[in-house]
Amino acid sequence: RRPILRGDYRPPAWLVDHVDLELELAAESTRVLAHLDVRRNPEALDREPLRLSGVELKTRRVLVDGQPLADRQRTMDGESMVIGGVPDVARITTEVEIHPERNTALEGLYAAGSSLLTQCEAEGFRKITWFPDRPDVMATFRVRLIADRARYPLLLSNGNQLESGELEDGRHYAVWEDPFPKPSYLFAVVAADLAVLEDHFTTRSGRQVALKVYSEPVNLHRLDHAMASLKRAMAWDEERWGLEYDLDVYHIIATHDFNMGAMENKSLNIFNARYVLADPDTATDADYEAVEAVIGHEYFHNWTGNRVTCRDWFQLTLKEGLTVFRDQEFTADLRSRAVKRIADVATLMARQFPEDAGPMAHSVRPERYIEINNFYTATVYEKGAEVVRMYQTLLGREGFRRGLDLYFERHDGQAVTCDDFLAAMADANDRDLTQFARWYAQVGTPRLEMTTDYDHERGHYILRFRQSLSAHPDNEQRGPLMVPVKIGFLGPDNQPLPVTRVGEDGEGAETRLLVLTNVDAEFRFDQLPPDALPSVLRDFSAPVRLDYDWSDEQLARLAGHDPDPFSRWQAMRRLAERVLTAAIEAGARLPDAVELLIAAWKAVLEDETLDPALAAELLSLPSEAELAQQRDPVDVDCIHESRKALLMRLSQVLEPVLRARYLACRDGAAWSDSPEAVGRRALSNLILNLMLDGQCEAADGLAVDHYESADNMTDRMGALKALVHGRVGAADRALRGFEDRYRDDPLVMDKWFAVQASVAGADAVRRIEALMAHPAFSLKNPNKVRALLGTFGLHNPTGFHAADGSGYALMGRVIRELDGINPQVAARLATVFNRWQAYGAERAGRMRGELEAIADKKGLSPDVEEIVKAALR
Ligand code: B3K
Ligand code: ZN
Repeated sequence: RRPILRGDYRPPAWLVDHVDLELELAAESTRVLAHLDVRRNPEALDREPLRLSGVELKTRRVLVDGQPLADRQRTMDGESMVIGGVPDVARITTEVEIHPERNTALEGLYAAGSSLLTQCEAEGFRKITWFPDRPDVMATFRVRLIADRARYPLLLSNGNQLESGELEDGRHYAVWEDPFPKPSYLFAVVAADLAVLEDHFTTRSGRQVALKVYSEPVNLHRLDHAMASLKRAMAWDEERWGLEYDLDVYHIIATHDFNMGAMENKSLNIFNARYVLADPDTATDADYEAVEAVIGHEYFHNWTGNRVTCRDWFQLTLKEGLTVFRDQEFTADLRSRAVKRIADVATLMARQFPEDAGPMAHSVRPERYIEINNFYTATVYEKGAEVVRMYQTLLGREGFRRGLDLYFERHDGQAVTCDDFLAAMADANDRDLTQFARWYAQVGTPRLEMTTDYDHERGHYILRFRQSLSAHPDNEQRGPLMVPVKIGFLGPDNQPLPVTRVGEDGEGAETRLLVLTNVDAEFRFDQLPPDALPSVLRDFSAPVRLDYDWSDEQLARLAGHDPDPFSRWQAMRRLAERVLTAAIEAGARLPDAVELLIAAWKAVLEDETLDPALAAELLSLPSEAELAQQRDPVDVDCIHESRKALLMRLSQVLEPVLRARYLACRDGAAWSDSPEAVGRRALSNLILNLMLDGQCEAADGLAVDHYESADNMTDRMGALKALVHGRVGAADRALRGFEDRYRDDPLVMDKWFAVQASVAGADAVRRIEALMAHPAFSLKNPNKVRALLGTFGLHNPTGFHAADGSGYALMGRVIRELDGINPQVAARLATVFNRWQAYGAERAGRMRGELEAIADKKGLSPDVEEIVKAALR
C-alpha cells in the first residue's frame, strides 16, 4: 500500500452544501437514503469528476438530479465511486444497505449492546453512505431516523430536533437538523433504549441549553459527576476563553463498546462509559478526574475542532493538540496546577518519548500515513499540546489569548491548517514565528545539552546550550528550533536567587524565560555566586531532553528546595534514575547514592505542609518500562530486580516514617471528593504498596484491613493491588470477593483484569490465558482488550518478555485474531513489539518471528500492516 502524502493535498473538486439523510435503522440491516446537494468548488485546481467514498455499502441506486446513471457514467477506483457528467450544481441521491450487527470494527454504524451508534472520525462516514468523506467538505445535515419504537425509543442525531412522530407497524421517527456546516466525521446517530439525566445551563449571553447524559438504566445513579463536569466545562470555557455554547441541546451517550475515549460529534458526544460513569463505589479518584477531563475535552472541541476544523488529516494536531492543552488547563485551574503539570509531563515521557524513539516516529503534523487512525498518537495529542503550550509560554497568557481570539475571528466555520493557527498567533502579537513552525515538522525528541561556566574577570555566571534533533531523514536540512527555557538558581542556602541578565538594571525575577534560537546559545548573568545551582526547564517549558551534569547532591537539593514543583519532581526523577541505572549496571546492587534518595524521600514524607498529592508524585519511581527506554540491550529481569531492591531498601529504611505518614493520611472520615481527601488517599495507597513491596512487618494485615474497610474504589483498588502484587496469601480471597461483587459491572471488571495482568513474572502468561477464558472477557470489547492484553504488553515486562517467548506468542496470536475483528484496536496492540531489536538476540529473534507471522496473515488490515511493517523495516 502506498502512503498518502501531506504535500499532495489538493482542494476538493466538489463541495457539498447540504445533506438530507434518511436512516431506517435496524441492527441486522439499515437502509440509508442520502441526497447530497453538490456543486463544483470554484477554488478547485482542475475540473475533475465527482468522487464519493464508500466502504462495505450494498448500493441499491444512484441518481443524479433524480435520473438513474448510465453504467459508463459510474466507475470504481478503490474505495471511490467516480461519477462523470454531473452538472456543476446537482443533487446526488444514493440508497444503500449496511449491517450494523456485523460491524465488529466499531467504525461507521454499529450495534453496541442493544443500541445502534456511529463512530465516524476519521473515515467512518464512508461506511454509512457515499460521500466525499474529507474534513474540508463541510455541509449542513438534516437527518430523518426511523426505527422500531419498542427497541429504540430514543432517536438522536446532531443539532436540534425538528419533529417526531408515530409510523405504522410500531415504528416511529425523528427529524434532526444541524444548522452548523460540519465535516462528515462529526456526524452522529444514536438509536437506543437508555435512561437519561437532565439538567440545563444558561450561557452568559442567556441561551438556555438542555443538558442530557444517557446510560443504560442500571447506571443512571452514576451520571451526576459527568453532568457536574459538563457544567464546569461550559462555565470555564466562557471564563477563560470567552467561548460559549451555540445550540439548545447537548447530549452525552455512554457506551461500553468504543474504540477510544470519546467522540466530539456536534452536540451528540458519544463516550466510552469509563469516562462518564462514576460513583465512589466503582470509580477511583483517578477515574473521577479523567471523567471531568474527557468531558471537558470533548466539550472544548465544539470550538477547537468543530467550529474551526482541520483542512486535512495531517492537521490533526490543530484540533487535538490545542484541545488537549485546553483540557489540561481546565484540570489545572480546577484542581492542583502543580500535580496536573507533573502528571502530564510524566505521561508524555512514558508514552510519547518512546514513540519519538520508535519505528513510527512522526512529527506532530505527520508527513505521510497509510491509515490515519494510526496517527491518533501521543505525539499528535500530547506533544501537540506541548507545542501549543510553548506559544503561551513565548507570548504570555494575554498574548496567547489575543492569538486565539484572532484565530476564531478569521476562521470560524472553516477547515484550516496549523500554519493558519501559527499565523493568527504571530499576527495578533506582531511577532515573527517563522522559526517556531519547525516544531510542527521535526521528528523525535530534541536534545538540549547544557554546560555552565563562570567568568571570574567580569563576574558573569554563564549558561551555554547546544540543541540537536534526532537522526531522522525528515530532520535533514532542518534548522534549529525556537526553544523556550525557563530557568532559575538556588543559592548555597537553597534559597531562590533573583536572576539578572548582564546589561539589565535592577533585580530580576526568580524564574526567567530564555528563548533559544540558534544551535549554540550563551546567556550571561550578573550578581550570581559561582556556586549558584541552576534549575533548568522549570515547568517543562519545552518538550526536550535536557542533559546537564548535575551532581547527585545537587539533584537532591533541587528535589528538596526548588520553588518550582515540576522541577522538584524532575530532580527527584533524575536522582532515582541514576540510582536505578547504577544498580542495573551492577547486577541489582544499589549504589551509595541511594542514601541521598532516602534522605530526599524522608524529607518529603516528613513535610506536613506539602500537599499529599504532590508528595505522592514526588515519591513515584520510574516504571520498569521507562527504565527500559534508556537501555540497549534491555535486561528485563535485572531492571525488575533493581527496582525491587530499591523499593525494598526505601521502604525498610523509612518504615517508621512511612507508617506514621500512612496513619496520618488515614483519617477515618467518610468518603469525600475534596482535594485534601483525594490527596490523602493517593499518598496512603502509595505508602501501603511500598510497605508490601518492602515486606514491612505486619504490612499484610494492614493491606487486608485497608481492603476490608474501604468505602470507596480508590482504597479498594489500592489495597487489592498491594495484596495481589505483593503475592500475599489473602490476595486470592480478595480477588474472588471482588469478582463476586462486581461480576456484572464491566468497568470494574476491567480493573480486576488489569490488576492481575500486571503481576510480574514468567507465570503471567498462563494467568493471562486463563483470564481470557473468563466469561467477562471478550476480544470484541476494546476496554477488555486494553485492560488485559494492553496492560500485559505495556506494564508487565517480565511477563511479556518471558524468556521462552510465550508472552510474544500469546500476543502474536491475539493480534492476528483481533485484526479480523477490530483492526484499530489490533494495531494499537501491535505497537508492543516496536522496540524488538533492543532486547538481545534471542528475544529479538522471537519477536521478529511474531511480527513476520502477523505481516504474513492473509487479508491483514492496513492498520496493522502499517505498524508491523514499520517495526520490521
Ligand atoms: N476525536 C476523537 C478521536 C477519534 C479517533 C479516531 N480513531 C476523540 C478526541 O480526541 O476527542
Ligand atoms: Zn480530541
